Parts: sequence; structure tokens; C-alpha cells
Amino acid sequence: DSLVIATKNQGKAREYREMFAPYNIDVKTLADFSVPIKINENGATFLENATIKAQTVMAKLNVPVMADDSGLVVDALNGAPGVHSARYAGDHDDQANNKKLLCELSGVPTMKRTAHFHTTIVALKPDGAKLVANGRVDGRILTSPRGKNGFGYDPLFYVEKFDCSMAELTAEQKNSISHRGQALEEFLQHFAEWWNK
Ligand code: ITT
Repeated sequence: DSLVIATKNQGKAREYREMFAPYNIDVKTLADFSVPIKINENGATFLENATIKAQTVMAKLNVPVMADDSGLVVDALNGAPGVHSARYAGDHDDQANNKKLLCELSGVPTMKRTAHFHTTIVALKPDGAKLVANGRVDGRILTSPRGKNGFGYDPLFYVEKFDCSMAELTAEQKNSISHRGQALEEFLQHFAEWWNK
């Protein structure tokens, strides 16, 4: 079986491939299709954006589609970058985003650097059946980047449980605690019912 994930983000795609592997579900992403698909991701919430992505891609391909909208929510920044995480400082430029985040938080003490990653998954089938799942992981923003694994804001996100940054975790460790891992766990609890509906 294969499932299309409405993403252009290679970091996300890699994590879903890893997490779906034990279930024998082959993951396809937009990179596997030659049709160009323009997604107007202009929602105000993770749920709206995940729904827009899933709907747009399903309308083009007419197959079941799953979308992930995620981001980093920083308390001291009133929830920014939030739904704007991918384009906080530039267009999908992880380094520029991380630099801007450090700049915005300069002078903010450790105790006030609390943050969480959030993921909303929306899956849709052409018959209209919909499945939604959410996940989150709490941590805080470091004052300088650490680690080379993962993607996005991972080098700046401190995880208490492992006493290191998200980018210092192995893929397996990250998936076991991450927002995406949590959302996928909830998603999989209802997956069979949705898939066979
Ligand atoms: P698609 O819409 O094509 O899936 P995207 O990168 O635009 O890819 P989002 O709109 O969901 O996806 O933005 C997510 C951004 O949040 C992403 O670009 C990263 O900057 C950040 N992010 C999401 N998950 C992350 C993770 O696990 N680790 C670090 N940063 C993450």
C-alpha cells in the first residue's frame, strides 16, 4: 500500500518514511509526481493549513492524501513563529529562521525560553472521509545551535528528557518523542478504520 503525503519538505518526508516502515506503508510525496501542484497555504491555524494542503493535492491526484502542518510555538514571542515557521525569516531557509529566532530571543533568560513544536495531520479520501490528529513536544530554545540531525529548528530546541537538542537525537529518539511522532501515533490508532471505510 502507498500513501501520498502532501509535502515538499524532505525532512518531514524522511521522518514519515522511517515511521511508516514497520507498517509496510510506502510513502510517496509531491516529489514523486510530475504534475506541478500549487498550494496556497494561507490558513490562520495548523488545522486550516493542513486541510488546505490535503485538499489541494487530493483534488489534483484523486487518491487518499495525508498532510502535515507543523511549527514552533515560542511562549516569549506570543506563539511566533507558529504557522509561519517555514517562512519566518525567508523562504524555507532554516539557517536564516534559526538566526532570527535567536535574535528575537536575545536577552530572554533560560526559564522564559519555553516553547513547543506542534503538528496537525489531516488525511482525506476522495469519498470525503477525514482523519485529524495532533501532537506536541515541549522544550525550550537554546542560546546557540547544537547538533546536526533533524531539520528546521531542531538545533535550537532543548529536550529535557534526553538533556540535549533535538538535532543531537538519533532519528529513532526524535521520532519517539516528537510532535510528529505523537501526531502519527494518534493518527495510526484510527488509520485502519479510515483507510478501509
Ligand atoms: P510542506 O508544507 O511542504 O509540508 P513546510 O516546510 O512548508 O513543508 P510547514 O508549513 O508545516 O511545512 O512548516 C513547518 C516548518 O516548521 C518547517 O519548515 C520547519 O521550519 C519547522 N518544523 C516543523 N517540524 C519540525 C521539526 O520536526 N523540527 C524542526 N523544525 C520543524
